[in-house]
Amino acid sequence: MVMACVGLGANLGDAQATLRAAVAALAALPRCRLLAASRQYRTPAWGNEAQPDFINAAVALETTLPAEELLAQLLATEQSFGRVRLPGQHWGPRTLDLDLLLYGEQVIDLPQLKVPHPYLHERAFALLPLADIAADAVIPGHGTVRAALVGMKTCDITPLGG
Ligand code: PH2
Ligand code: MG
Ligand code: MG
Repeated sequence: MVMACVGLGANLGDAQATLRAAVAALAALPRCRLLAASRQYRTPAWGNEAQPDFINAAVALETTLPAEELLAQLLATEQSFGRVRLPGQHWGPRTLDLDLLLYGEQVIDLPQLKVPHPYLHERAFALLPLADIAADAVIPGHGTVRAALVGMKTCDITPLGG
């Protein structure tokens, strides 16, 4: 049994409704139990800034799925929410993005799966929701979620009601 943390993001369509439905879909995944869900946050787009603000959130799941099977479930869930991956659109807009941020304290370095998520420790839009539900979780190589947030700019990130 492992605690896995998943980051949710969306900036196309009704992103808040999508994230609510996506949390329900994650709670219903096989061999997974929803431990906690964060608030939703409105966050300015990071990387490619010429796109709408994102809504971001995070969940903690208790799971017996191996990490690669959990990843396959996340990708299938993205697709069921209409995610289209366009070639060359690395950081482009999306209906739903589900990122495996943490899988216990394991380090996984496969071509298709890097855990912890390689940018987690430097992205406030991922850390702030995660801190709602797992502030003391360890990001292997980077200390706790709480510590990673120290000194990080978060003033442009707005928590949303509900
Ligand atoms: N995801 C990205 C790129 N940029 N910016 C914000 N604010 N939120 C995201 O979830 C996000 C992003 C790639 O996955
Ligand atoms: Mg992402
Ligand atoms: Mg992703």
